[in-house]
Amino acid sequence: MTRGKRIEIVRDKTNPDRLLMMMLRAGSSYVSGEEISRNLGVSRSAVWKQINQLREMGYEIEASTRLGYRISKSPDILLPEEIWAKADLSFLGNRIYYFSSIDSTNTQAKKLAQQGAPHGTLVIADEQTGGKGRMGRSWLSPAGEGIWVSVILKPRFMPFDAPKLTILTAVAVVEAIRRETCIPAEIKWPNDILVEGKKVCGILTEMSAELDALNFVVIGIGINVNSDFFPEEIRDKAISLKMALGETVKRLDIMSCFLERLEYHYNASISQGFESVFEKWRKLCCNLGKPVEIVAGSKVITGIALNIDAQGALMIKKDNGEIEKVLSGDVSLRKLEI
Ligand code: BT5
Repeated sequence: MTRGKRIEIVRDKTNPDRLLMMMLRAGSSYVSGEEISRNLGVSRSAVWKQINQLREMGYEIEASTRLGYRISKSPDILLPEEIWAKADLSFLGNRIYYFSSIDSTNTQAKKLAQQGAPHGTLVIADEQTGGKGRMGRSWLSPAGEGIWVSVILKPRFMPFDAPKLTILTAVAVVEAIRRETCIPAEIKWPNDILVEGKKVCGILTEMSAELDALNFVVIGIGINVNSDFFPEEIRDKAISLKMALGETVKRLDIMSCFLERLEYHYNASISQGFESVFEKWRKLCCNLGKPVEIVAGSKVITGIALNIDAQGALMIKKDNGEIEKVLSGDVSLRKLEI
């Protein structure tokens, strides 16, 4: 992809970039200049200009005077049109904000949600300069190497139900990784996705709520896709899909499948309850039945992770035999013996 060109786009599915949409829908076939100019209602020279704008974004476009234009190579950038052309979605991503670079998609998504962005809005960045983890930690998000996305949801939930969405999201991420790459990714409660025991994805769920009503939830997902290495501080605990697979993975494939799985589980959970996604989670989780040590504020809980309850809280059988439940909010799992 062409680096350095700053892109900030907001687009609704009903009003896409029509040229890009036409070209993507045509796949490897040519679209004639005349057809484009007729569809867009612009002159042939205006079409040429727009084609060049796509080239500047990294698209390789073949031009033939007889046949027209076709995309010969896509830059694997997560533009709204790429997602709409590939993923089969009903409400998720009906509005998409795309940034080539931003501090944090979660921070931006919270601002947009406060300003009224609709349920299902996505905020996507190619690079985050201040990516956030939980409890003030940071999330490394270099340009072009991963999927850095936040989803705005406005369910009619009580605030204490919000952690269920982290669980649902973790299942969707693991399903997308497994389906698209066959890598046996696993979930580590509460918010990590592991490959070969190392973190390939983290989830940061934030919400705005009154005492008895949820205004919105922002779920931030960071997936390391094509990183070749990590800095010293996280080298022994971070991994990318490319490192695990030994080859480059198309971000768009992972993103599209993830969004489809997320929408599917969300719709199913809202209409039939969360039990079926929880059941999937239990099968994909690597903590259950294993010893854990959890730091929740000033408290340290040690024991065996038994299960998650109907709220999404982890049930731990402590060393003294008592069962303690911990919600995913401000906790960190200090030790995990697999
Ligand atoms: C998380 O926090 O795992 C949540 C990460 C959420 C990131 C997404 S990206 C899109 C959205 N916008 C944001 O600003 N954030 C979300 P936590 O469990 O606190 O883990 C953070 C810790 O993981 C750090 O302290 C590092 O040790 C490690 N880490 C940082 N960057 C990493 C990376 N790229 N891959 C693996 N580990 C990383």
